[in-house]
Amino acid sequence: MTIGEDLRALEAESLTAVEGATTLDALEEVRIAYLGKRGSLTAILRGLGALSAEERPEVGRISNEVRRALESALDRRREALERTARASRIAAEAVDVTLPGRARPLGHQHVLHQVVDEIVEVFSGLGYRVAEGPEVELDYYNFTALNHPADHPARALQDTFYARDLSGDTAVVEGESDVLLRTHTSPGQVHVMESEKPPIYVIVPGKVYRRDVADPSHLPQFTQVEGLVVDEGVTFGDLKGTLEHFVREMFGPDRRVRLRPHFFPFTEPSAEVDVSCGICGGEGCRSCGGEGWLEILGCGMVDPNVFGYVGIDPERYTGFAFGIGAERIAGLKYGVPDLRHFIEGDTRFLHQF
Ligand code: 2NM
Repeated sequence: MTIGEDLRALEAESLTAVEGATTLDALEEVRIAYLGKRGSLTAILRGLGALSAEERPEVGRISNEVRRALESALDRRREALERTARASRIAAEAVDVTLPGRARPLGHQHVLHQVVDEIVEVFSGLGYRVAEGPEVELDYYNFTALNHPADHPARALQDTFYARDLSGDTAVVEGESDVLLRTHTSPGQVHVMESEKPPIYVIVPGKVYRRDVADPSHLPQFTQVEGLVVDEGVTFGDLKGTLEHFVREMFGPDRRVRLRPHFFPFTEPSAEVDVSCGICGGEGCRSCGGEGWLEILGCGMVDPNVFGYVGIDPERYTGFAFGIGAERIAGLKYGVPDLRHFIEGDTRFLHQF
């Protein structure tokens, strides 16, 4: 074989190798094998000097052609491989902006909170201000200042959660702990009366605690919304009118209101308030236990003794107060027969509201 034939054979072989390279690294190896310092084409080119003067131009021309052919084949192949690599990188990084987003479940306000807000809204419309007090209270604010005598049954260990000494293992002895979980939001109203002068128009919503076993109509923790008015010339008639307005706003204009005499330590006189049954309209049915009426709140005229504790002059001012159980109102409004549903957190129940 002549050198020219050798060169053509090498050209064919190297072009095949270029086409066979499937990665940029493999292609670089091909380049080094032919055009590198120790490459086979380089070796032939280096040997040109040994040729005769007649052979040299022809072989020089062929070897230049082969080198250029190989170099341009390498360039083309490199570009093609780079294009493929770029295309697959872009494909891997691609984001389909037309895909629908992942829907996150949207939370909503708890039904009890909705009802508390509705109650608060009615009294805000009458000019009442919202006040809140601590859930951990002193015996003085929860009972004493609210005219509960020292031996009042509500103070008993079995009715009230008292704080116990966490350092010891001795249980609280009755009358020894003066720190407790409030059993109503009334202590919040005592704080308001201590720190503000009449006229007072406040509504106090919040959680309260009683040592009851949960059953369909009792919860050990429930939600109260209490109201308090202290002003000159406030009468029982004002209380009645206020509560009638509340009931109609809350349950609709057709409902009737009834007051029954009752006893509370902090009010005198006191009453329990019933609303006519929304199912039978007062005739008596299964839903109201045949009574025609449903109890919804307690109320009364603030006892002058309470004013004495907080330093309000009972000769100048009178006041009324009322306490509403939010769970009870929510149960009546939505026909929920078991108040435990409101605190269990079962989303199948809660999503209905
Ligand atoms: C009720 C019923 C009757 C009441 C009384 C007071 C205060 F602080 F003025 F003495 N606050 N709330 C009250 C009165 C609460 O709940 C059934």
